[in-house]
Amino acid sequence: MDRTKSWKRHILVKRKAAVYLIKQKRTSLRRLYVLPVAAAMAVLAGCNTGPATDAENGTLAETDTVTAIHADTTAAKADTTAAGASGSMADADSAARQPVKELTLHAIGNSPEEMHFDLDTLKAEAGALIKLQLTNEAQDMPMVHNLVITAPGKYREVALAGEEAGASGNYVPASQNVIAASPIALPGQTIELEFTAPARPGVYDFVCTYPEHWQRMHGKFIVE
Ligand SMILES: [Cu+2]
Repeated sequence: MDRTKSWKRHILVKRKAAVYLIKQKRTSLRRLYVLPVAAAMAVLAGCNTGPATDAENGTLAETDTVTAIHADTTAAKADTTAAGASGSMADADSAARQPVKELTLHAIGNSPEEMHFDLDTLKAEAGALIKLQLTNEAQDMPMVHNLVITAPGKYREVALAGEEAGASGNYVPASQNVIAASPIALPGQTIELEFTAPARPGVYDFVCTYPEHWQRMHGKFIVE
């Protein structure tokens, strides 16, 4: 019986021991798993924070740079704006001083034989802001006109070069002799042309550069 008892006790002890061992194993498993997992997580978290920080640093650095560039650009813009502002102020000043001259011109006639400008002379002060309205009084489609201001005595030359420029070029050549040029006015249309009169007084020309119109459609633009 003693043997049995001792055996039972032995079993019990063994069991306890086993349970203890299992518990310990669990604990050690916990230690094995939980701790390393925690550690791993910590590492991962560290990794996450690591690269994130790096990334953040990078981003921050980039952001800094970008911000800096932006700041620079903004500064540059601010400068430009400041310059622009002072420029506009200068413009505003000169605009305040710049005389404005409103001119109107009519293209008359409904055939090549009749067509002409109603005025053969336009006058303006040197450096004035010219606001010119050209009304095409014609009714029929072939009668389209424009108005080009040219250097003194250059209306024919400009008109002939305008023919070369063609419809795509609005019959206006790329020439130093062109001071200002309006778009085409279709029959019944009024177009506006704004430009600054030459600073140098003189007798300039104006002309319609639509092909074969220059002979009948030109005049003097007198700058005083
Ligand atoms: Cu014309």
